[in-house]
Amino acid sequence: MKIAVVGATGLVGTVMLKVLEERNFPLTELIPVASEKSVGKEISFKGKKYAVVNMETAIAMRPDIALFSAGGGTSTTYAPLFAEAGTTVIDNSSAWRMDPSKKLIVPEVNASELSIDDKIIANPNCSTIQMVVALKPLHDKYRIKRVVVSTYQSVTGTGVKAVEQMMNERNGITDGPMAYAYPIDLNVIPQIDVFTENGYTKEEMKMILETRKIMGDDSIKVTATTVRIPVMGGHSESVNIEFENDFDLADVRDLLTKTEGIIVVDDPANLKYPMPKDAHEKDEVFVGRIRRDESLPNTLNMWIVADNLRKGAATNAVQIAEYLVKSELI
Ligand code: 2RA
Repeated sequence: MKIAVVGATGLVGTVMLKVLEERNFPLTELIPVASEKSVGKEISFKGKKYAVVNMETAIAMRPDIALFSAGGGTSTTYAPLFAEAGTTVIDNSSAWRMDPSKKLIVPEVNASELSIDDKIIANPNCSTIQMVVALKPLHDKYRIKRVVVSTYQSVTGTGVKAVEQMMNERNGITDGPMAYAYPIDLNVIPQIDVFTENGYTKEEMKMILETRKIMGDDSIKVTATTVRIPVMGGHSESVNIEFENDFDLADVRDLLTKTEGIIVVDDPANLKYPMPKDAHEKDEVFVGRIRRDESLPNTLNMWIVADNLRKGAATNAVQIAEYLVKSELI
């Protein structure tokens, strides 16, 4: 099994390599791919050195799967070229997510949609992934009418430059690179990505539109406010869910506890709840602060945390690849 990692020297690409290694993915050959300036750099993987190659070389090597995390423009140009060469592309950019001919996959939710004909598969936005993992079992049992989500997103979602800005500000360095229009340390910025005509940001519209596509139900109403906060480790989300049917809190906790990929941390009496510092470098989605919204019938509040570079990006992509191999769709 030949696996290409496109964007292998980037933040998510580096985590993809780490996850492939940790999960002992059954690959026989690794093809790290990056821009021309990185060609020739060496990547260590399972004790072996691999030289970074460019796109054209990687396509010619005809990998079975290509994990992409190289931006929407690169994916728009090169994913079809890999697919034409017979490679199955799993792309972490937003380029293909809302394309009606492409599947948008979170394995715990809708992997069964995948077929051998899917040659370009979209990996959802990190803040969407962690939310739908928790929504799916509840939707199946109680039918979701509406979701109101507010996010508290790590600077790692922006990239290396944002982490550098935060750490510089924390250390009193004021002339470093700026990833944001404003200081991020000791601050929060209620804007992730650009604003659209309806006053929402692209990040908020991703959560709204991607959730419905992954859940396969356009009747689900979603509204979102996405906020950048000066933390590492992962994204946090406050989620309010109105159901068609009533629920029993103990049943909700039991259902979430039994759901693959979820760890329930919900013991307020002992100050136990999910936090980014605990989710960091983990592959699960952590759910806590589970409680009834006493202002509305059939409505639940919960708090969802996950490592946005792992389950929110790299691990979800690798899990899609694992599903394709296990289901003989490759
Ligand atoms: C962010 N979800 O957190 C976006 C893209 N990674 O910035």
